[in-house]
Amino acid sequence: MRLGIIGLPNSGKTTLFNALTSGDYETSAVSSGQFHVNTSVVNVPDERLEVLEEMYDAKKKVYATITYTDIGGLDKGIGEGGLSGQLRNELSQVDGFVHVIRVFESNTVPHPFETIDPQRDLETLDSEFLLLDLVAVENRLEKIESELKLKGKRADQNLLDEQPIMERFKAHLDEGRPLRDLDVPEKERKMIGGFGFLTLKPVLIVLNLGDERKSGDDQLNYDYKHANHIALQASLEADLAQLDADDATMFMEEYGVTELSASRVVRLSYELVNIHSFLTAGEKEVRAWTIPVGATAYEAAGAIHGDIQKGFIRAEVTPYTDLAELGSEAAVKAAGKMRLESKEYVVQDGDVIVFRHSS
Ligand SMILES: Nc1nc2c(ncn2[C@@H]2O[C@H](COP(=O)(O)OP(=O)(O)O)[C@@H](O)[C@H]2O)c(=O)[nH]1
Ligand SMILES: [Mg+2]
Repeated sequence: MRLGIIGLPNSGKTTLFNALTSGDYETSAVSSGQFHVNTSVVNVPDERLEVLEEMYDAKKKVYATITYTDIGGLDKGIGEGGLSGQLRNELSQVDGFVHVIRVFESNTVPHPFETIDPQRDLETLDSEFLLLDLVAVENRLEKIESELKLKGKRADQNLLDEQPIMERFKAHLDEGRPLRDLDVPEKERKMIGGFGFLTLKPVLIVLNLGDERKSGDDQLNYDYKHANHIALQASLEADLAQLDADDATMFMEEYGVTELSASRVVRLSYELVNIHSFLTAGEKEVRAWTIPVGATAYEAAGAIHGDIQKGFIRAEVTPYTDLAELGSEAAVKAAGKMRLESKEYVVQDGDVIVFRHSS
């Protein structure tokens, strides 16, 4: 899963990217306006792995990961429908967005529209994306219609299936609403996946607060589905991300912080794109595996290895909470808390699974 960090120039995209990835990319008050991307893979914080590591005395701990891409060059033609094809292409390929909105005031960092106005900034980029989607939908509808005129009932079935979806999308976009607010069934999502509609992608809005937090700072009007928001101080978080683990713990204790905002962003991004983790545990390693919410045991087996899926016999499943409470696999078995599940079982977040398979 990959999320693209978007936002107006000087909103703090690269600063947030550094905070999330412990990166050290140059941030600058002067935007180059050049198209460029930085990409980095980040571990998804998961305390359960730490507990399991100790329980199994495991040699290795492997976290689920999520990838972030800092997408530079968004400033060109923003609000004028002027996004370059290359940029649009990059944007269409991510699974979701982290949209950075500037709240911080600064005399040294110019704002492209001069004043600080989070709601305006949010809507500027959002309507830009909306417009791009609308153009794509209208083009497609035109193509479908001309194909229908030409071939009538012999037209490609895919096009016939697509037509009502595109019409629904158009009506929705015409109302100025992002596609993410629609309920689009999985089957339809697959059919239109190739279009990479920008407003269909889930979004986590990050309000980049200034050095001090004022009440009302995190007030935004964006009441759509598949959207979430969080407020943080990106430059502070970026500084903290440069500390080694001991210093970071010390800082957090001193200030009574239980979780860094950057970690929360990573966790929220993970939830945002509708994925979750099942776990495997043994002496060799404890590990979190990423699967889509709703995936079956059979699909989960495939996430580990094709052979395990092919030879699937059954899954031995223990909810993490039971394992943590009872303290060991043996205790779980003795208490009858380990279940045998078949291929069709829908895996739950935190299931600790042993797959039995023929080889
Ligand atoms: N005062 C202040 N400056 C910030 C904050 N976040 C970012 N900046 C500065 O704003 C400028 C632009 O940040 P950058 O992350 O490069 O923005 P981008 O253009 O969205 O990638 C840099 O000079 C940052 O140091 C903040 O919370 N407070
Ligand atoms: Mg940048």
